[in-house]
Amino acid sequence: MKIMRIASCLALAIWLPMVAGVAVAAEAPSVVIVIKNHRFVPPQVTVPGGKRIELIVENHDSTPEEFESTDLRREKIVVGNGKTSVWVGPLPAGTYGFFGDFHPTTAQGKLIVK
Ligand SMILES: [Cu+2]
Repeated sequence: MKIMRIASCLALAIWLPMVAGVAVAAEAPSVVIVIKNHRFVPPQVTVPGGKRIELIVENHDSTPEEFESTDLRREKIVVGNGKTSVWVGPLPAGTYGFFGDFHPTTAQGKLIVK
């Protein structure tokens, strides 16, 4: 039974850092912003201030889009039917605009930090 004990000990050694990793990842709030018909859905997202935030931008259109924000100083291409992560913050409370640089007349959004 000594071998069994070593095996379960090893399993725990591998398992524990994995659980810790998940906990760390879960601490960073994330929000999904969908691009559909060259618009952001929802057009407004609210996130907490003073934290790193992961904006998960999912492009449900078949054409590429560029997630862009002058306020947030971010610019990132999202391929058609693809997704990307844009990390922002920690941010002070306020309203930060973003837009789709390839369809700026329709793709407009706001990040509200509270
Ligand atoms: Cu651009």
